[in-house]
Amino acid sequence: ALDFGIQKALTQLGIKDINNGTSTGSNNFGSGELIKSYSPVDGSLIGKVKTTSKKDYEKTMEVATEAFKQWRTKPAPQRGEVVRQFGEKLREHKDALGKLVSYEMGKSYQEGLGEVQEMIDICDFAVGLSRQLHGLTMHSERPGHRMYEQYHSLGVVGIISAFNFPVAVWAWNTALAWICGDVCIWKPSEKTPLCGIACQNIIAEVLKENNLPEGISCLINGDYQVGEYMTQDTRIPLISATGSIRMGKIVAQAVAARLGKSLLELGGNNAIIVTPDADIKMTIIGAVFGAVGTAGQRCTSTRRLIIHESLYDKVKETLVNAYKQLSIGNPLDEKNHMGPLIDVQAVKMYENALKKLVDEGGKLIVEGGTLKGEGYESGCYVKPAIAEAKNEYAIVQEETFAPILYLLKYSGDVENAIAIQNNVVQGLSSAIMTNNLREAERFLSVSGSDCGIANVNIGTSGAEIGGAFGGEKETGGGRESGSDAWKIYMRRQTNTINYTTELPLAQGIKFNL
Ligand code: UN1
Repeated sequence: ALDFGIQKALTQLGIKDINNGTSTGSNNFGSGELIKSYSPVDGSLIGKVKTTSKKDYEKTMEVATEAFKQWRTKPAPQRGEVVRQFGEKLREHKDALGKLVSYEMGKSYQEGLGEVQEMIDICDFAVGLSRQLHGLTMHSERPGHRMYEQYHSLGVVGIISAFNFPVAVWAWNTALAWICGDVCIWKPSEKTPLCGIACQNIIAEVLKENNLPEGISCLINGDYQVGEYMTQDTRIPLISATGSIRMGKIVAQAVAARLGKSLLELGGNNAIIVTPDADIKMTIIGAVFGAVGTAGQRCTSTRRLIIHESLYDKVKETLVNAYKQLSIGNPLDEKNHMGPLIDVQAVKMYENALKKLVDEGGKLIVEGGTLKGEGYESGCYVKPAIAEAKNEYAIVQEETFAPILYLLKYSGDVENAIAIQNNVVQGLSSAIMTNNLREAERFLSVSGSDCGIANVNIGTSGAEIGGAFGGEKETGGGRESGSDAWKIYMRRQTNTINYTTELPLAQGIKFNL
């Protein structure tokens, strides 16, 4: 059996009772059925995790609500101190957690470590932010009056996250929510439940060391039904959900029906525009990492290359050659560039996408296919594919969570490339490769890219936590992580104070008694 230090990592992360159903901390009320977590790396059963029944959920909500009453009164910089300690613990456990991410989800160990690094980065960001939850002061139109706004803690925040970033997406939400004085209930993907347990164990330890209730961080497990407990629960003012557009529409409607707030991070259909002034070497690195990194399962993965006809053949040939160097296999082995897809259903979706593409007239120039034989026994390993296609193909319009890269040709002006890039329902990430200032600025202008992220001379994936992360159109419009994304985790209050002995009315209204 393959080890690569997995057993040691599980022990270090406090994952116990793996055969009978592991759970975590004092507030994991898991009496439901067990979920089995299989590794896509070698197909073996890593462990079983207890799921949350409706009754368990009610208990979770009780401890979360109780914890909120206490946590919201702690000064924000002191909440920041707790998040600082959480970041320290993550540094200690970076290798072990990165390894578990790699083994349970299938991304390369390097990318697993990168994901934990994003968690550490957002903790650092949140610590500084805990002293900067500023509101404005305004000038009142009435004499002897002061007007200002303040941000208060919101309450219990529900987090629903996907398998592809099984730990980082939780941290982007929770680190900010915590310094804002909120408590969180997290439902990780049922495909990566052990990553959830590991994270909860780490934060539970920090909370315990600080004599704080574990209800500040709660974990629930299960499928979409467990998610529904939260989306329909009026006691949860904000639901942050990451996943497919299909899922996002269901969540958004359920939350909107009770006039709650939702923060949605849904699908992307990200493109890189390659203009005649592009640096080819940089383009290839950006495109290959963007397309095959995380086996094409990032919401920021590069799915389309929109290449000017003048260098189309050159880019195509260089790409095909670059793909020949890629090695696919066990992601814990650092010599491999690409690991498996998450499960065999994902492999089926990948195969169907290739079939649809060919049916629509697309031409595969790097074949793809599912890998068999030694080292590929899990059935989850596929070869990355490149196809010449047209933007209007139905399959190109969709986000297939797999390493399939579509080459699209444009001619004439950069405006034509921008039109192709924008002509999809998703609006997450986009990039242009060019050394031409005019092209770059047009791409970034109001009539340029319509995405939440637009990059020049870097690829579509690998966003840093300092910027607000998210996208427009069917990507859902939410923003997480940096900039002022914290505001959604708080409620804003406008206050007007009269320090005179008169009561003048606004807008000059006279009301004589
Ligand atoms: C995701 O795929 O859900 O920009 C998030 C990136 C990462 C985050 C991706 N920082 O690729």
